[in-house]
Amino acid sequence: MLRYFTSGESHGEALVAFLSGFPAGLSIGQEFVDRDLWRRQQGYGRGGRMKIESDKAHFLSGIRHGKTIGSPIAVLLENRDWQNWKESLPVEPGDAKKHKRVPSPRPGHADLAGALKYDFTEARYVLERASARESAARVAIGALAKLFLRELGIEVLSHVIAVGAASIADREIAWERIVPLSQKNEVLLSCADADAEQCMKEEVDKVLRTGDSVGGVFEVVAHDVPPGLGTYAQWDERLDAMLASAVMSLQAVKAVEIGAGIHAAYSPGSAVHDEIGYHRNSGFSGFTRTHNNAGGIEGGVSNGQEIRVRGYLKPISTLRRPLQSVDFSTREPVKAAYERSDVCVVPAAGVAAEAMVALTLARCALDKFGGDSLRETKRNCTGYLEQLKSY
Ligand code: EPS
Repeated sequence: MLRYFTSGESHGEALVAFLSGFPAGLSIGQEFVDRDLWRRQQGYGRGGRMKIESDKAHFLSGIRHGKTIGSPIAVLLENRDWQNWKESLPVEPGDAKKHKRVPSPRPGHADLAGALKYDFTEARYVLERASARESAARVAIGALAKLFLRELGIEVLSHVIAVGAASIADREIAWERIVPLSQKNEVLLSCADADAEQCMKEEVDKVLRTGDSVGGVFEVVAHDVPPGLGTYAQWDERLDAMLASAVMSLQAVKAVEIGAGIHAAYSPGSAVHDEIGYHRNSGFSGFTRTHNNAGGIEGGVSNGQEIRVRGYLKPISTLRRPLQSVDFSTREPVKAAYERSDVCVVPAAGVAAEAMVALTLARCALDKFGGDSLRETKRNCTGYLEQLKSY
């Protein structure tokens, strides 16, 4: 079984991610992994931290001579900002006077719930782990999952469909328009529609002026996913449930939608369900669809259409013009603490969500096709694709 988890504090020495159950024999391109890490750092509305960090994957184990060897993979990402935090956030007891307290919890952040849960007198340790910095570690192993999926013919990318009130969420953007976004060397807001992207920039400019923050919606698209990943047989093996959980687990995501799920709830069945046709040489099995409102999943199983998952991001909870809060020590009303922060992270969250979708699909593909080596997995996958062709 493919398993993964991460470790690390936002201003600690490093982030670490672990990936276990990955087949042997997959070539790992360092450049590909680092490019995804770079993509996650981009976007208009990022804060000062991204000028400090330049994320690079340092593989510690599980890869030898450029290929996976079936052993657990550990990857380390250095936090360059650690140089500025060594004294205030040391591993050893250190000097209490240098400790940077977070004296009042920020509404919307994990600060208050975390401090209550772990019995901390303030929120420093909470935000250190709750921070979206952690998503960089997921992107590193997500890139490995993408390389694996590529071998099976599957690609995963994202684009932004809304920032604040600027939205193209009512339109389906074709895969061919999403691919070039990932190849850009200057990222604004990762929207395929240039005019809409300018409106999105204006939404960010507005909150930059007012000391506020802004959220939005990204969409992850998994292209050329064969029918048959996930199953309706058991509740926790449904692909839509797994994807929803994976994307919801990202910092600041408050809702997840598969296909046109939200609009569908307000529409009659005749306007929602994707009618079925047949064209001998089309797709994986010859069956065709008039549209893809299902987002590529029916009954918890991939149906051969593109998988489309949307993540709805609340606005960043650190505000330059802070909301009302309470001092942890005195319990007196005060403004919430402010620390350097981003004001918009929708494109970055999209890249992190690509990683989560890729890891989820890789897990499902390995469940379906098995294999300890890439050769074995690919052979099993090819056999299944032939079976679909002759269905
Ligand atoms: C974050 C606060 C900011 C963000 C950070 C998430 O960091 P800092 O407090 O160091 O300025 O930049 O995101 C990242 C570091 C990252 O790599 O995405 C928070 O409080 O969640």
